[in-house]
Amino acid sequence: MEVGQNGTAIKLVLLGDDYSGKTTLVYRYKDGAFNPLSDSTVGVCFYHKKLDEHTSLQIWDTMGQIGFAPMIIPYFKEADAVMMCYDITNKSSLNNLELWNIKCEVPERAVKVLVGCKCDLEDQRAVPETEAKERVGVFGQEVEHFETSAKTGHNVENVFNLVASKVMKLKRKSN
Ligand SMILES: Nc1nc2c(ncn2[C@@H]2O[C@H](COP(=O)(O)OP(=O)(O)O)[C@@H](O)[C@H]2O)c(=O)[nH]1
Ligand SMILES: [Mg+2]
Repeated sequence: MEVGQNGTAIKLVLLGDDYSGKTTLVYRYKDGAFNPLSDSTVGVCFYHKKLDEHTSLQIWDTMGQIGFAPMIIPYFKEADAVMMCYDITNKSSLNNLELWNIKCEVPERAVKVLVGCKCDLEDQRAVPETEAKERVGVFGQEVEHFETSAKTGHNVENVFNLVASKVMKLKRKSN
């Protein structure tokens, strides 16, 4: 978190398997629309959204190949918050998140949220919501779980707002 002349910047990093829905989730949040043409992310993409006059959200959307995890470790060192994303139609994308956390050296102090993407694809669901909620504890005590849809917009604002408000709360505590 940086507090400068221009206010506070909250640094958020998204992680998870390729195709889990990270880039499309960010597009929905920043543009308010579903962009089905999202290409596989190469490297790390940066987005910025002003939350209010004093606060902005800096979003780093990472590539999803676990072999490249060492290249993105620096982004996690700086992160105030991490969105761990999986695809509700693909169980291995949830299973892989534990490995992602280790490989990317996600810091304990970061605010974390577990995000099940593509919840509009109910007919293809492979991960019951209850199962993800039961497993959320392996990532830390205060981690919350949301299911989102970039297609319908379900929970998209909510999950970004929750992350921002948790980070701001921590910041106020530490001042
Ligand atoms: N139906 C549906 N498809 C989605 C959703 N989010 C992403 N997708 C599709 O899933 C694929 C992978 O999404 P992408 O955002 O590129 O995943 P990433 O590799 O994690 O960044 C794309 O074809 C998206 O159009 C969603 O909420 N609902
Ligand atoms: Mg992507």
